[in-house]
Amino acid sequence: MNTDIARIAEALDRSARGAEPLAQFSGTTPFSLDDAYLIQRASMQRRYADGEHCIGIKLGFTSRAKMEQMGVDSLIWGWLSNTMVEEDGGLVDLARYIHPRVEPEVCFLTRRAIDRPLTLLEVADYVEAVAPALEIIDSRYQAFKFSLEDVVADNCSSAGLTVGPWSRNFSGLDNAGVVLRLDGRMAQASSTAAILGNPLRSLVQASRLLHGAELELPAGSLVMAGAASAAVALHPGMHVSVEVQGLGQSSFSVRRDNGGVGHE
Ligand code: OOG
Ligand code: MG
Repeated sequence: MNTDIARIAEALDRSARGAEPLAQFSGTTPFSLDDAYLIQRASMQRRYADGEHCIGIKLGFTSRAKMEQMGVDSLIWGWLSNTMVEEDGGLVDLARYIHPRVEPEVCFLTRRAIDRPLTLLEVADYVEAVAPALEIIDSRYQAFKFSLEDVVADNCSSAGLTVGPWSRNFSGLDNAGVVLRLDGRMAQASSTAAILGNPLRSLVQASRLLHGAELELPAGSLVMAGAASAAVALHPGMHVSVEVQGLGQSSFSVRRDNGGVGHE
């Protein structure tokens, strides 16, 4: 493996494990988008070598709200591992994160292996279930600032997620209300239509991206469709919930006593 790829993958992996931010690479060691995806895979390989396993993938920047918030306008994708799953309705400890933010999503569970590019008409057949979900993103870069290549190398800021109840209620998924509540108060109201017009299109995109990378996603994988609205910073003691019309809720509380925030 190219030494730069291995070196950057190691630095990102260390940063994630130690919850210590680092400087962006694009300023000093620029690399291509293709290399960024190799770095992301190399950093995940380090985690798998230590016993973690892959549970699926996530799409990023599938909504205009997210692209505008982060100043990036290309769809990206990264990997989810078992250690990223936080208990639905449980307590999240900020100590293992750097400067975490939460965003409202929907999550799919695949029924069949995704092994070729799929059309929108075909994807429903590949889905076992859908659930409301919250993604906790945590850029490993200082001040949560990055270029497209930096964020892809950083596994698209993947860090944590909660997944609510699974259902097979796919009707209306193209325009279901999404409400993010912080401490019980509505913080954002959006629609699943904000996610590529229909979150099932995230699966279409995922199938194309996987095909382009010559990879297959096994049945029983999670696919996070991407946030419907902008991410918000997490603070100790906060309660966060997402409600997706027709699907129900996912939520968590942030532990009060923590020494993990304020690394910057
Ligand atoms: C990158 C991850 C984007 C989404 O849902 O759009 C993402 C970031 O914003 O740090 O997860
Ligand atoms: Mg996301």
